[in-house]
Amino acid sequence: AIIWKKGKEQGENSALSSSFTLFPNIAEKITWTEWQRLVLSAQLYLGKIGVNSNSLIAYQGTHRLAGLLCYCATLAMGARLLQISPMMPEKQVRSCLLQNGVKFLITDEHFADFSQDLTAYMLQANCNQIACFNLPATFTLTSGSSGSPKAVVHTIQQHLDNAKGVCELMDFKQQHCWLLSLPLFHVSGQGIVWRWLSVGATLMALEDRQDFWQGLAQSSHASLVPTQLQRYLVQTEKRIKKQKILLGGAFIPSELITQAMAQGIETYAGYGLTEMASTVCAVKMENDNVGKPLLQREVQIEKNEIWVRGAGLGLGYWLHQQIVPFINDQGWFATKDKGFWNKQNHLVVEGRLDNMFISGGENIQPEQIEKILLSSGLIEQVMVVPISDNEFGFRPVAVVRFAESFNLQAVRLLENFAKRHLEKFKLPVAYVPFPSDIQGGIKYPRKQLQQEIALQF
Ligand code: 4YB
Repeated sequence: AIIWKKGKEQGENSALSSSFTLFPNIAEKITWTEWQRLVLSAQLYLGKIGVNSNSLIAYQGTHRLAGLLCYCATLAMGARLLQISPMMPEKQVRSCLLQNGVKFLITDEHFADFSQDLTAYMLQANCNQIACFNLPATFTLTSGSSGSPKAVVHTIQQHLDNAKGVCELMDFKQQHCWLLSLPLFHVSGQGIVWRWLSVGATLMALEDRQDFWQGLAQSSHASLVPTQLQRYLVQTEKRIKKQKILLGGAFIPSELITQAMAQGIETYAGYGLTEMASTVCAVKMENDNVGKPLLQREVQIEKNEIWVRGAGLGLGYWLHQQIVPFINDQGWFATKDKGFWNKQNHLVVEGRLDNMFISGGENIQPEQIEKILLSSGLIEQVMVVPISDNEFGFRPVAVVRFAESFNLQAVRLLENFAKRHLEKFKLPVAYVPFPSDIQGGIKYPRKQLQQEIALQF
């Protein structure tokens, strides 16, 4: 059921501080029986510390197995779980807990305690599985474009509905193995869990981040954001044949898909969002679109905006401790993403409508400039942000990461490329490196970057 790759030196290389070791006696291959025993034990443990089926609890940690166990146990109890990024600062965590009415914060340390005496819990392991598939179960924070993160509420059934279409498209079956390559506090990580559970396949979980590329090389399936795939392609690990990689979360450079294809990797370009419990559309080996809606999802374009509904659509946002539906009067979730259907009737995502800005009367969609700059092959990452300008209102600045170092010569090359491929009003007025103090994570925080860059001008 699970391949659990322990860190090499327990405690030393692990993502955790070395003051405690979690699950010291757990084998590398965790069978379903063993997993069930662990989930039951965790349920009992949570019960003992006061969690019940009415509880909304939070988990913040870095340990993949503890996180997964907490996820499965909470849901099996019929309780509800909100997961918090380990990078969220303490002060923000406190306000997030307060805002969402969360009483318990579970951390990895709880599992250090728990793992000391599994058998004691096992002896009482007769607690009933009361999870109902149609009750609020997961609370997934989504940052949206502005303000504090909102939690999106999903039932187990909605996650399972979403999983079905992806398993079908990527032929994910019991004999396959999906790497838990993205964190569970993000919907993309949860998507992996529901595909694993719904077909009874193998999940590969790694304790040590340093084993990532090796773990990936041994998995038949994985979900990656484009920058991860970019890094994977230069690794020298021996890979298993016919790997299938689901990409998403951001614009997928077409060169990346071509390069992966050349190395025998099957890519699936996906488009998904938290509100839909991950993937909505995906397509195999195409590099300029994200295909058609998967099983039981629907997509509609309304005045250039992508609207979605169907399998995976959540119950609503958790606001003031109530579920507030996010569908519009017509029953769709309006994504604020700009898109269109291409000639093959496949969806093309052009960027977020709320990222658009006006420069000298012309509309600028920063993602469109980013796409062109990326196609130069000169850079690893780019984000175009507006800076205010007396004459033009706003003008574009490109924040770039070169494969090598950021220097004048590299900037000149990129600038020349831009001049040949972009209309004049879209040409960045400056090229600056990414600030070192902003944490990337899965989504690079565009608004925060914009504020920081504004200070430089
Ligand atoms: C895009 C985009 C695209 C999203 N082009 N903008 O299981 C998966 O589907 C998966 C696999 C690998 C990596 C990520 C995933 C996801 O789930 C991604 C889901 C996600 O990013 N959710 S989010 O709520 O954090 O952000 C959603 C937004 O991300 C969308 O509204 C788009 O703006 C953007 N996005 N896929 C361009 N292919």
